[in-house]
Amino acid sequence: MGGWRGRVAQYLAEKRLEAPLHFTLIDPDEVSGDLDQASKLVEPMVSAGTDVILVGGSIGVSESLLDDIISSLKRYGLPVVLFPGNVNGLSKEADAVLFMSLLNSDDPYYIVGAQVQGAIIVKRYGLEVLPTAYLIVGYGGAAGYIGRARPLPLDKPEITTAYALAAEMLGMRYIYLEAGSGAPVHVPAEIIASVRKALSSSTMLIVGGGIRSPEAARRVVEAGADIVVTGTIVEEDSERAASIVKSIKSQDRRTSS
Ligand code: 1GP
Repeated sequence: MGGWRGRVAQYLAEKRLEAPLHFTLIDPDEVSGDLDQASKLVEPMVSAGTDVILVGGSIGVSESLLDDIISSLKRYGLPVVLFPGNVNGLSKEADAVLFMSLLNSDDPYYIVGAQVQGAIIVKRYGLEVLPTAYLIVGYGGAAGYIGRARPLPLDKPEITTAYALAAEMLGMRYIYLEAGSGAPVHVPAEIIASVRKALSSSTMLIVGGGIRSPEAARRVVEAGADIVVTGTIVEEDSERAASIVKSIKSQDRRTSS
């Protein structure tokens, strides 16, 4: 649990020097607002060495529900970071927010409209902002459907890479490649590697969606992910989810420049 001293961006950068990172995703809708259930899911992940508790989802999220869940999860001593699907995904209880733009949405609302609505709330709450490009690849799941994404093609790494590069040039410090929660396949290694190669080493590459085994997590990290997000497996099989964290943490420290 060590290392958390109040600035999430710095915490992430420092921890990344030690090993790739793991984020545990809690979807408030999936736990139906049940605080005990949320704790039951998080506890084994904290013991296994997860780095951040990420809270959010595409549907069924309200601010009061988030406030309750986040307040209760803060006792684990890890940063709690918001993963908002919309303006209702903000909470003053969180430590930071992935302030995301769904760049491959066909609807300007998900690219900048929701952000215009949310910015003033984020400022009022004093939330630390982690400027993030959210790119939906392949299947897309609920996030892709709700966000009106035109999913990036699995067999054309150069298109996702061009989006990631544009995001970095626009000043975004985190690039989140999302296959969609419960995706049948995770983001392909070829896409991750191509994106990683194009980005500067200080830009954090987050990969999530469909990662359900230590082997899959290893592939994703070997391809160049800095941060692996898992949600569904945390809900379905805590032992397996913990083994994913251990597999990520056993990877070599970053060697790229
Ligand atoms: C979804 O990337 C996350 O937004 C996690 O996906 O539920 O498939 O682990 P899973």
